[in-house]
Parts: sequence; C-alpha cells; structure tokens
Amino acid sequence: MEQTFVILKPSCVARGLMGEVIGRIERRGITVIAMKMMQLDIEKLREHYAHLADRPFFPGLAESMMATPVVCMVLKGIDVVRVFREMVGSTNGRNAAPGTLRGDLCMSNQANIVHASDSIENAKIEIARFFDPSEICDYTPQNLSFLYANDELDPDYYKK
Ligand code: IDP
Ligand code: MG
Repeated sequence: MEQTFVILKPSCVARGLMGEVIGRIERRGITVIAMKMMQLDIEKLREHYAHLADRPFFPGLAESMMATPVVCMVLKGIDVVRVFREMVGSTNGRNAAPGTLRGDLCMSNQANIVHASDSIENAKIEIARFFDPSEICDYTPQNLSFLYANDELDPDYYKK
C-alpha cells in the first residue's frame, strides 16, 4: 500500500488547524502511520525545497516554515499520494477549490497550511529525509475491511 509525506506548516500549527486537518485525514479513511512535531532548520528546507531555492520568494518561504514547529506525518492508503494531493488542492489557497484543505482553510499562496508529496518517488525521498524507519508504525488498521473492498486490497497485505 502506498505512503505519502505531509507537513502541517506553521500556518496550520499557529492557527490551531492541526486537529481539523488530521480529522479530515482520518475521516477520509487514510491511516496515519507516523507523526512528530519538529523545528525545521534552513539546511532541511534547502533540501526539501531544492526545486525552489533559486526563486526570489525562497528566503521568505524558508522563514515562514521556521516560524513555529511543524508536524510531519506519513500517511498510508491505496493511491494515497494522488488522493491526498487532491484533498490538499492548488498551491495558492485563493485558487484552491472549495472542499479542499487549502480551499476551505487558507487564503495564501505561501502560508497554505500543508505540504504533500507530489509523486510516489518524491514521497519515498521525503519520508526518508524526515523520518528514521524506526519511527514509522506501519500497522494494519482493524477496520481495513470496511475501508476497502477485498478485491481492492493486495492479497499479500494480510500476510505481512
Ligand atoms: P505545492 O506545495 O502545492 O506542491 P510547490 O510549487 O511545490 O507547491 O511550492 C512549495 C511551496 O512554496 C508552496 O506550498 C508555497 O508554500 C510556496 N510557494 C510556491 N510558490 C510560491 C510563490 O509564488 N510565492 C510564495 N510562496 C510560494
Ligand atoms: Mg510541491
């Protein structure tokens, strides 16, 4: 089953939206298998936002990501990388569709409350960047047979 990496940004933590976002993740039927609060530093952000390091807004973005601790999470589910990106919505909160996290909960391009991996490959890299394997609790939720039909589940899943 697929895994994705999430950061609840300072704009989520400081505005008291952690519970709302985690609640929506749980209600969707996505499983949280790792979660920790941490203070990001500039080295980590240069790695994490390497694709944006040359952009004029990078210093402001990095500062905003260090303004408070953040919450890092690993989520698990079938197709969860794509499903969670769709839940998050467009980068700019003012353009994000209603019903998405950003479209319902923020008004900013930069302070857009959540980070989510944009591909399976990047999810693997980001999970390894922020979590030690020992911090990931890859358990099987007891309600799995109510989250998915049997024919959606990998037959080997139960053998793990
Ligand atoms: P994403 O978070 O939707 O994947 P990316 O393009 O990967 O968007 O950008 C990473 C983060 O950088 C965004 O979530 C946002 O916080 C910030 N960002 C992106 N573009 C801008 C911009 O034009 N101005 C300010 N901040 C930006
Ligand atoms: Mg991105």
